[in-house]
Amino acid sequence: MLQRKSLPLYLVAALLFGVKTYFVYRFIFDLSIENFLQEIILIINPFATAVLFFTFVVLLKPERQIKYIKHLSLLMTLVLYFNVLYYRSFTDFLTIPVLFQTNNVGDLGSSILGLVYATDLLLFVDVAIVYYLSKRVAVDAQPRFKGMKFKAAGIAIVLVMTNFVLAEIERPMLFQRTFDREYLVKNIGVFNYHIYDVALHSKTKAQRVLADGSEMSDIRDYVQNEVKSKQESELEGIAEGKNVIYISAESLQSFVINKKINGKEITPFLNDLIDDSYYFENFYHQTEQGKTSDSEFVVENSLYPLGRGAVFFTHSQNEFNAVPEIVGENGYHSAVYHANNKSFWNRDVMYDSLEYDQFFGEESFDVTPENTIGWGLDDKAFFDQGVDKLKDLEEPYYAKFITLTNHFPFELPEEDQHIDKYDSSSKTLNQYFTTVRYMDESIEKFFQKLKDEGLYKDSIIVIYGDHYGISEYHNNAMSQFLGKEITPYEHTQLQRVPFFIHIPGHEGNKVISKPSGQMDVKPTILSMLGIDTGGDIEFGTDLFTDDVDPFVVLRDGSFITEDYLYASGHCYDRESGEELEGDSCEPLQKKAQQELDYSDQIVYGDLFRFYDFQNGTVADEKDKEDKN
Ligand code: GP9
Ligand code: MN
Repeated sequence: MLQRKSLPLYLVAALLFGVKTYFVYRFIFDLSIENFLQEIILIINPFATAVLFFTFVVLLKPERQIKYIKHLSLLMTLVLYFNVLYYRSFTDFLTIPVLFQTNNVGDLGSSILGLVYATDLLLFVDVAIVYYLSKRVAVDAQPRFKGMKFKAAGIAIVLVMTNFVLAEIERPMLFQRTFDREYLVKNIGVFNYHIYDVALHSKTKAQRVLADGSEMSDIRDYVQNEVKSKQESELEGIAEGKNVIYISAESLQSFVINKKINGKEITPFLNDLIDDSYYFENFYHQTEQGKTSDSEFVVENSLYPLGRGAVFFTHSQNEFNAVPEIVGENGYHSAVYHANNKSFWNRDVMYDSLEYDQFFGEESFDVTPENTIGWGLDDKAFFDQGVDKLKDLEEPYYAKFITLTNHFPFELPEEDQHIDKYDSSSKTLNQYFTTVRYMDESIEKFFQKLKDEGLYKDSIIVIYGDHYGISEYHNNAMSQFLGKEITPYEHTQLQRVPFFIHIPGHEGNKVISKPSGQMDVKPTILSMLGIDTGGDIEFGTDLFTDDVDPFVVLRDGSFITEDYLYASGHCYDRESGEELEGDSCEPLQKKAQQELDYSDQIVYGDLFRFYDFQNGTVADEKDKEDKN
C-alpha cells in the first residue's frame, strides 16, 4: 500500500503521461527545435497540460475519481497515438476537418497496419501502470488536505500560463496568426492544439450555417458594376496555351528596386528585367496576418484575406473558384513548389481546395546541411532542383515557385553575401539587403536554367513580392535609408512590392504607374491566357484595360486611387504625398469598407457554394428560373 505521503494517483498519472508525451514530441514527431527557449517550452508543455487535465479530478466526487483518472489516461493516450499514426503517414497533425475528410481517411486505410509498430505498446505502459495501481493498491486518489484543490488547480494554471507566455515570446501572435500546426503543437502541445482547433472549427461552422446565399446578388452586382472592366484588354489571349510560371518572392519590397548600397545595385537582375517586362511600380501587397499564404490567397482568388487569422487555415474547406481550378478546366496542369514543411500555412489542405494538381513540398527536394540557409533549402538550390522537376510536368502548366531565403531574420553566411550590409540601428534592415541580393541572383540563375532547359520561350514568368519584409518596428532605420520621415503616407507606399509580367520575345513592354495590387493578378493573367471569366466574382481588375478607375484597398482599410492615398485616417494627394484638408477621401473610404465587407461575407459564409460561375447566377435565382 502506498504510504500516506505518497503521490495521489492523479499526479502519478499526470507525471507518467507528461514523460511519455515529451518522449513522443522529441522522438516520434520530427519537431524542429531551433533554440533553447523552444526546448524549454517543449519540456514544460507536456507536464503543464497533463497536470491541468488530470487535476480536474479534484472537482469530482471521490468515488468517481479513480474512474476519471483511468479513462482520461486511456483517452489522452489514444488521442496521442492517433496523432502518431497520422504523423507517420502525413508528417502532420490531425484537424477536425481532416477527421471528416473521407479521402484522407481513405489514404490512410489500407496502409494503417503498416503504421503500427510493436514498440508502440510502450506508449501504453503508463496507462497499464495507472490501471494496475488503481486496482491493486489502495491509492488515495482524492486530494486529502483542505485547500489541496486550490493548490493543485493553482499549480496547473501557473504551469499552463507559463507555457503560453513562453510560447507567445517565442512566436509572437501565435494564436492570432493561427499559425502552422507544427508551430502550434511545438508551442502549446498537441492537446491544447486540439482544443484550439475545435474552437476555430466551431466558430467557422456557425458562420457558414447562418449564410443562405441571399447576400450573393448584391455582391455580384457590385462586382459587375464597380470592379469588372467591360473593355477588351490590349493583351487579351497573348499568352494563350503558354506555360505560366509564378515566382512568389519572399518579403521583397519595391523600395530596393533601382537602389544602391555603397555604389552597388541591390537587385541588378531585376532592375534589368524591368526593361524586358511589364513592370508595375505602384503595385501593393494586400496581405494581413496570413502573410505568404494571404498573398497566395489574394493572387489565386482575387478575394481579400481576412482581417484576423489566415484564410488558408480558417476556411480551407470553403468552395473557391481559384486560378488552378479555372486553368485546369482549360487544359492546364497546376503545381506548387515550396521547400518548406507542407503543412505550413495548412498548404497541403488548402491546395486541394484551390484544386492544385500537385504540391512539391520539402520532402520532394534534396535538402542537406550544405544547401540549407535560415528557414530551409536555399533559393538557388531550390530553383535548380525545381526546374529539374518542372521539366517533367505535363504542358501547358501553371506552376508556382515560393522562395524562402529572403525571410526574416534575413541571415546569410558570409560567403553568400555579395553586397555590403547597410549601416543603421536595425540589424534586420542591414541584413535584408544581402538576402534580397541573394534572391536577385537566384532568380537570375532560374531564368538561365529555364533557358538552358528549353523551358523559357513557351512560358510567361510572373514575379510578385508576397508582403513587406521590414516592419514598422524598423521605421527609424528605414527613414535613414529613404532619407525621409515615415508618415502614414510613406508607410503605405512601403507596402508596394515588385510585380513583373515577363513575356519572352515580347515587344511593347513598359513600366506601368497606375495603382494596382495583388487582387488584380488573377483577372489580368486569366485574360492574357484568353480565358473568359465573365461570371467570376473578383475584387481585382484586368490591368491591361483602363475603363475602371484604379482602386487598391489594403486589408487595414487604407486605399490608393489615381488621385488619393488614404491611411490611418489621413487623406493624401497620391503623387505629392501632401495631406489634404476636407473630406475628399470620405466616399471612397465607405466604398473600401463595403468591398472588404463583401469579401468577408463570401469567406465567412462560404457563399460561393450558392453561386454558379458559369452563368453568373445565384442558386435561389437559378431555382426560380428552373421552375418558370
Ligand atoms: C513558409 C513561408 C514563409 O512556408 O511561406 O511564410 P511567411 O512567414 O512569410 O508567411
Ligand atoms: Mn512570406
